[in-house]
Amino acid sequence: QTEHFNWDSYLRETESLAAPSQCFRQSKIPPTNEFKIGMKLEARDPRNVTSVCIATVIGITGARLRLRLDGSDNKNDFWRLVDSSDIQPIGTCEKKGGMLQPPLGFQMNASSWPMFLLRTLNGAEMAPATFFKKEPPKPAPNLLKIGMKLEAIDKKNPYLICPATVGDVKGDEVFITFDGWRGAFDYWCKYDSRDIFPVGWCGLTGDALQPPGNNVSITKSSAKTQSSPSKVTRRSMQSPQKTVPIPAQRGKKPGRAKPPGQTSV
Ligand code: MLZ
Repeated sequence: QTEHFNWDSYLRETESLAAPSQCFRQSKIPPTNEFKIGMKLEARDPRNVTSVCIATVIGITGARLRLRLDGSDNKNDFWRLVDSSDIQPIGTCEKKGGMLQPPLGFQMNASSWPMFLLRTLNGAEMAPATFFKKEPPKPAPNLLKIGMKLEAIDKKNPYLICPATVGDVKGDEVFITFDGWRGAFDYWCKYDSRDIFPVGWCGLTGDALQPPGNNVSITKSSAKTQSSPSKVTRRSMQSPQKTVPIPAQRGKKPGRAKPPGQTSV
């Protein structure tokens, strides 16, 4: 369980190193999240990135916002950091000479968009400009190396941030492997992706870091009594692709267990 996952012990037991924070396009001190549920803002439509739409904050998690595009359904929520360049205060689009667009899958007739927009913004609580933080610069060059540990967003379940390992590096691309999940959630991304974080990020933001898939729970005390994990254990922790996840509390089939109350994407 989340509270029992301890990076220090885990790094020791897996004899691995955390990727240094300079590797990431994240601020050293996570930005403060001042947003409140219900506030509206402008956001790039993740499914149609040329469109800027109206979004409502429907959840707050660490330095991220759970967003839903106004006029869209509740099946396409997405998460953005408060210092993401994908979000901006209401009015920004117009100031730049742009037009707010209906989201992909706008639930009403397209002709009703102008009126819908007017009604949506009328009396809405708009997130103040000071809540939006400046996106950190790209670190150059790619300093991530195979084997380094990090925290990464599970793109199939983007509300989750999980312990991960750099599985491969090819130029600016890094292969993110999720510890204990046999490759099902792994992905390639740019080293400057906003979806990857240094070890300790969740601890700083108050986000719940998911435990590794096989639920190896190594607490300080067990680390003391057991100076070195068995070959098998260590191997399983180092090679997530080879492990059989035992998501005990999450039940059901290995690798497909659903946390209660959440749907997998
Ligand atoms: N609902 C998902 C959660 C798995 C999360 C894995 N993260 C790397 C499942 O059990 O399939």
